[in-house]
Order: sequence, then structure tokens, then C-alpha cells
Amino acid sequence: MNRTKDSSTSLRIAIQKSGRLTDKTVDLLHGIGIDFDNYKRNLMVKTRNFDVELLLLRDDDIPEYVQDGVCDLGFVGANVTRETQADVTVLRGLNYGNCRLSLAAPKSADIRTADDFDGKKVATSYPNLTRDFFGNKGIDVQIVEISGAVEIAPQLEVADAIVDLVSTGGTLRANGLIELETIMESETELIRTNHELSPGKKELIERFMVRMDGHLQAGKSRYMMLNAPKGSVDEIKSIIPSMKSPTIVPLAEDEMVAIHTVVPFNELWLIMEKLKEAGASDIVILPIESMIL
Ligand code: PRT
Ligand code: ZN
Repeated sequence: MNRTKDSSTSLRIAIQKSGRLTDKTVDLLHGIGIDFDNYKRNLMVKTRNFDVELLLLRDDDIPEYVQDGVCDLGFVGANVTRETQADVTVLRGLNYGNCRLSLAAPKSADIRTADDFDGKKVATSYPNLTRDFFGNKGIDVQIVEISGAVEIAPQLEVADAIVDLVSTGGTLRANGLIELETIMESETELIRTNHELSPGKKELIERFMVRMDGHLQAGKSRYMMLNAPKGSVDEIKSIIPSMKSPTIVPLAEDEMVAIHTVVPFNELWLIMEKLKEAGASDIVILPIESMIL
């Protein structure tokens, strides 16, 4: 039987249509079991196995769509949300699309600190964040708002210096600019509308967040299996403080046990070295797809 979905009850999620955040956001959604395709050709995509519609937008429009309740959730850079001053709630920082909004000036100019910007022309696509930054310091700048290729503004004598996003710093260097100070660090965030939602949508968001947190936690963890002499189990437990209730299985070989547990990825190598010293052997590490604690 064909059942049509009531679109008013579907969760609407805004993602960037085509840009730096698109692939990682699509991977993340696929990673939490939300199936869809054709997102490159359509502006709206229905997903197959979760009551979600995806809206594919320019990143600049995402905070406003979420603020206005056109979309319930959105994936977008913190830089864009702060610049648009949208009234939304940040649910999670997602640690991709990382960059920083920085002041930069030509190597040849004698602008080296924020104070040197007094009375200068600053080109940027981030007029609000730039105005706030200098305003808070009591520094008077003239903002020249441009939407792209900000880095060449000083060469074109449109401005004395710039405020722009930086990730590797390669673009600044290629244009003879020096990075002077960071205005804000940015990452992709999951934002939620502040509009009152129906109980059905609230429940969908809760389910979505359980999957999301499981996926994010899994990305930071690894499954570890090892063999150890029975006598070293206590020492091994003390090496892995997060190990609340490891699975301990006796092995055919007397006096040996197999231990299975989950360890934080960022401590993995340190833990393995200590385990080896404590007598562990045959240590195997596996990625985890998802986990619900
Ligand atoms: O079409 P649409 O409006 O959706 O996309 P867009 O062209 O406005 O944005 P896009 O896809 O370039 O970037 C989307 C988001 O990625 C940004 O809002 C940031 O949150 C994030 N991000 C991460 C970056 C960068 N890193 C980045 N390096 N966005 C832009 N840059 C640019 C920067 O503006 C500069 O021109 O890359 C250049 C500097 O890079 P480096 O590595 O040379 O320092
Ligand atoms: Zn944009």
C-alpha cells in the first residue's frame, strides 16, 4: 500500500546545497541511517526511512530559514549564524568546516595590531562581526562590504586591510597578507528553530539527536579487544579509567582472559603502550559505527 507522508509533520532540515560543508553533512546524515539521493539536482529531497525533508540552500540563507521556522534544524557554519545574528539555538558543535575569522593586512603596510586599524578601510563579507569587534575595542574603521575575493581588496586599493575566513592561511600568503588577530573560531553547528514545535516534531528531533549523539560519540571512540593474564586485570582496569564494566571472557589457555571494552580515540595510543607494559597482548582496535550509552 502506498502511503503519502504528511509534509507538515516531517522534520525539515536545511543543509548547504553545494559547497565546503555539503559532503560532510551528507555523510553525517547517511551515517545516522537517513537515506536519500538526488540532493545535487533538487532543492528539496524526501528521505526514505526517517520522517525528514532536506532543504538544499545557500549557506548564508540557512540561519534565517531556521529562525523563521521554515526549517526546524540546520547545518551551518557558526560564522554565518553569528554574522546573520539569527535567533536560533545551537544544539551541537560538529567539528568540521573548521576555520577562523581573522584580521589580515598587507605585509608591506604598517598595520600590525587591531589598534593600527583606527581610521582604516576594512574589506569583508562579515560586516556585523567586524563592526562588533572593532566597536567593542573603541576602534573606528570604515567597513567596505564585499561578497567574494576579499583577499584582493588591498591590492585593488579598495581597502587597507581585510577581515576574512582563514583555514590553512594559504590564500592570505598568496595575496601578500599577514594574519594578525582572530575575531572568532568557527565550526559547523547543528542549529534548531526557537519556534514552538508540534509534539510529533519534538519527538522526531529527540530521535534524531539520539542518533546524532551516538554517531558523534562513536567517532570519538574505538572498540578494543585484548588478551591478558588474569592477574593483571585490576591493573588493566586502572589504565582505562573509562572502563566501567569490561567484558572479560576466560580463554582456553589457563590463566588468560580476553577483555573487550570501548576507549576514547584521543587516548588510544597512550593506553595501548601502558596495556602492553601491563602484560596485555593481541590488542585489536576496531571502529564503532554507532553507540547508545
Ligand atoms: O554557495 P554558498 O553561499 O552556499 O557557499 P559559500 O561559497 O558562501 O561558502 P563555502 O562553501 O566556501 O563555505 C561554507 C562554509 O565553510 C563557511 O561558511 C565556513 O563555515 C566553512 N569554511 C571552512 C570556509 C573555509 N574553511 C575557508 N577556508 N569557508 C571559506 N573559506 C575560504 C575563505 O573565505 C578564503 O577565501 O577559503 C579561503 C581561505 O582558505 P585558506 O585555506 O587558504 O586559509
Ligand atoms: Zn555563502
